[in-house]
Amino acid sequence: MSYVLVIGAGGQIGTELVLALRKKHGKHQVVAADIKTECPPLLSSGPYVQMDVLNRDAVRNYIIYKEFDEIYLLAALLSATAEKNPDFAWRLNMEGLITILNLAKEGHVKKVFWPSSIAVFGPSTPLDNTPQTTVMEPTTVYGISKLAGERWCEYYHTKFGVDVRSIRYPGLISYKSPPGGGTTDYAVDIFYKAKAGKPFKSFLKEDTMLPMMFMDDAIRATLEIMDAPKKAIRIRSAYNLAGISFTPKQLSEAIQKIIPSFQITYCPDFRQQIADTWPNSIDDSQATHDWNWKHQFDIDAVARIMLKKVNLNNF
Ligand code: AKB
Repeated sequence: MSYVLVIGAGGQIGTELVLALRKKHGKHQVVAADIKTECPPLLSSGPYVQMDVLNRDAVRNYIIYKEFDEIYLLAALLSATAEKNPDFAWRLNMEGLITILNLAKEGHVKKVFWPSSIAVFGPSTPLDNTPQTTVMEPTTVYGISKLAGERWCEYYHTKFGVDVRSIRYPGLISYKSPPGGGTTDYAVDIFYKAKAGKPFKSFLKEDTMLPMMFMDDAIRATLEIMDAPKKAIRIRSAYNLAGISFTPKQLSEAIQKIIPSFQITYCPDFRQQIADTWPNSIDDSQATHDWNWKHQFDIDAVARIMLKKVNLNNF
């Protein structure tokens, strides 16, 4: 049983990760931390602490005092929001990581998880079945920060033996907690409109294919990579991770199998330029080889579950 801290616990991944970790380790073993002063209702089952990851001294004092076994650092600005506030995005996405890696180097935490993203790839990357190791020239602030973060993770592992593990998440589809500020958010928003019986205006073109994943798969991947034996983790930057790939049109067709009257229109905005630089699909054979990764949910299962579970009061 581990003592665990999740920073950025109020976000899309954090909320579900805290719930899964509390199920695994016990609710008092998993501390949720977020910038929000009030504990988000879904996290009220266990300990909560208000934390600004940019307040380095406060973060250091708290972690040194508590001596966690595992820290999951999820606080970040996503791709679309980061483009609007590049300086802050760079600071938030980088400084917190360095603070936590230094604490791990000093022996105050045993294992660190930090999320990377498909945003590390860019227009010069092969778009189909993107390999684990390939050209990476991201054009967004978010992508640049994720690529730099991957290099820092590998550096701290190689130089100081820090046990840090990471995944390049694709776009994540979830119903418990909404995404905020990403380019792949349309694939969640669409379900709220469909369930409300309203048409959906997609901010991406109908044929923009992106790698996506149902949140249950993403949480399982996170738990599995953290549970894998140290020597099995041969990549200390971040692992490619694949689920499903689809376009807005294909997702609307999956919804129409359940709600035949559902309508979609396309009105691309600045997020189209971001999406155009990201892969269509991902080769995750290295994750399969090293820690037995395999996704479970296909597009029809995702559509079925999302239409059943999204709560229109959250929109
Ligand atoms: C985003 O769209 O910014 C994120 C991501 C792919 O990392 N969902």
